[in-house]
Amino acid sequence: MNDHPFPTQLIQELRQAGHIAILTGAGISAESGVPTFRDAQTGLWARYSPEELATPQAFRRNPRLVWEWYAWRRELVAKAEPNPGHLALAQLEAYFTARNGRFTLITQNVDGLHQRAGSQNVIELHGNINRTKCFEEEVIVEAWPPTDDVPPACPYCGGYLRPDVVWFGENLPAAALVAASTAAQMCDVFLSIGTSGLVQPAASLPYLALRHGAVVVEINPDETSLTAQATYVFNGPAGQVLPVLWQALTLNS
Ligand code: BV8
Repeated sequence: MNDHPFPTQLIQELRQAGHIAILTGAGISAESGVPTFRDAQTGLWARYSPEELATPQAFRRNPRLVWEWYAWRRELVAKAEPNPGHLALAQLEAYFTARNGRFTLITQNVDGLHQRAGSQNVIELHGNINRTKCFEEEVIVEAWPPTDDVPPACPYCGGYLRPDVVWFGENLPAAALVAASTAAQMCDVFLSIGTSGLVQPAASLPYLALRHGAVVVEINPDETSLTAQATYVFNGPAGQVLPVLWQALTLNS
């Protein structure tokens, strides 16, 4: 009798996998206190939806509002800590790479918590809120003179600075999308964790994995459009399910 909830077959498939791919969404950071996109916006931001603020049009219309929204989120993320779900994924990466397996972590999140948890090979499909770039030239800007201007000006061209994240209507970084799509096609097991699967093209990755014969595992307290097609579904919070999966995988191995 297993003292964990995972089917023996899944544990075997994970142990025998040559390539594991993982897609995470905002749900894996929920237990770190970072609100998901489905959560209602709080306080000052309650009257806006992320889709309204996370666009180039919103920035052109009101650069101060959008910059301040990201400044508020940056502060919130800086105070957040990686949770046991993030830490378990970093342990899983070390476990598989130590056995010469391939482990690809693809995230839709922009909070950088996977890296802070120790994950080494992270594909950021939607950028990173802690990086800043020039709105005009798209170059990353690491420092700029102190200023009261909001948003601050690019020290090179004088245009506005903006967060280095992918807004709705903007293309994803080509290299990241190619790497993520390749991993989805090549992997033996694909885990979709903490994502509602509503935002494209990220949401297509689990189906790409299914079409290429991968075992697909969904970890989410709620049902999503993937649930009916996933090979295994675990309806629970990532911060609880992943540490138990890690223990089950490494038990007697
Ligand atoms: C693109 C960065 C080509 C910014 C994000 C019209 C015009 C233009 C484009 C479109 C259009 N119509 C559709 C599109 C495509 C559009 C899109 O998909 N729109 C949706 C709304 C329909 N996509 C794009 O625009 C993409 N680019 O297509 O380029 C193009 C170019 C021009 C014109 C056409 C096409 C760019 C998309 C990237 C947007 N940027 N983030 C920022 O963060 O501010 S997306 C952002 O939202 C996140 O990064 C994330 O990807 C997404 C939220 O999704 P989730 O991560 O899944 O989070 P969510 O809150 O939804 O769900 C959380 C889940 O966790 C829930 O299921 C919950 O149950 C679960 N959960 C909760 N607690 C836990 C948990 N799970 C586990 N454990 C827990 N404890």
